[in-house]
Amino acid sequence: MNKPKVIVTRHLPCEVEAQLTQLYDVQLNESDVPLSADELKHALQTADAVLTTVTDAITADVLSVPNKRAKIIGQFGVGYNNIDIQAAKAEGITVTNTPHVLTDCTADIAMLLLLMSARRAAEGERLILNKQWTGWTPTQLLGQKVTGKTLGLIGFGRIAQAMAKKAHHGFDMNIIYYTPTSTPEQAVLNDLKATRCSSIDELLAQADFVSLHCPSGATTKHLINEARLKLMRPTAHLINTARGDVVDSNALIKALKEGWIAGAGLDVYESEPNLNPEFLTLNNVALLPHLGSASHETRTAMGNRVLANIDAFFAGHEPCDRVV
Ligand code: 8YV
Repeated sequence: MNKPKVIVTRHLPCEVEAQLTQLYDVQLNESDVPLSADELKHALQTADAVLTTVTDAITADVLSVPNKRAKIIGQFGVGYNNIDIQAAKAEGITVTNTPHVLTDCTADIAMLLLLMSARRAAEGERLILNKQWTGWTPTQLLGQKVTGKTLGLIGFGRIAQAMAKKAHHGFDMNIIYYTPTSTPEQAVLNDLKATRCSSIDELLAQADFVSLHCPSGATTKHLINEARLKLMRPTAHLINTARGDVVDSNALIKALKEGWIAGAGLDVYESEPNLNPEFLTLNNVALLPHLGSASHETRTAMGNRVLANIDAFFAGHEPCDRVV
């Protein structure tokens, strides 16, 4: 029997590519240049499976290309806001993602940004890099103590809970959270001594650090807007490792400039990689280039999870991470 044809849109960790090559008739992307819309359409017409990432815009237009051969899109990532899920469903294409394996690494990056923002780490490093550090002074770059402060989590899924665990057990932080959807396990809540807020606004008013962990979508676009930034404490910090469009970046820039909040730590942006250039002019923001899951172990595990999903699909089984 012929091996299924698999097109991979980006360069993946070597172990994953080696495994794919062994199991499938695979087309890799060694140059790692993202595919255009036409190339994505062609991939859907010529492969049985297309392996995508956050940088591939799998729109309704792309999905509606005639004479499709692809039956499954294996997304490398837990978020899948780059794929029009309703359109995929209408076209009868299965979509899978890679939850669980990136939970800890993404929570680590959220914690890193929280610490960087609180302790003005990015600003301090810029001082050294710009050769402007003239020596220690008792009042230089005073930031905020993290230990014992209140962390407010918007969204309380796997990554938020992992961050809460690190913050509570490692930094003695008080945990408050808001979620409109899930009902967290009582054992988790007891372990974290976590308190539920009845609204986002209530959480914003109480938190010293606000960390975003909700998916991107119509209901969360610009969830953090001017009005909500004004509800935060002037000493508070906003951390975003979710998706850029959850925050109105113009409003955030205004808030950082005018001191409505003390700082922000960002890993994700609206229109990546073209972040609003005004962010580069601000001192009170720590900026990372979408590193949430970027560790060798995690990216390999994500690749293996995509493989497990497409292997199951081609073996006629239910893939473990089916989205639609
Ligand atoms: C991924 C992420 O690496 O999994 C996600 O949703 O945000 C990242 O950590 C990236 O999206 C790859 O698709």
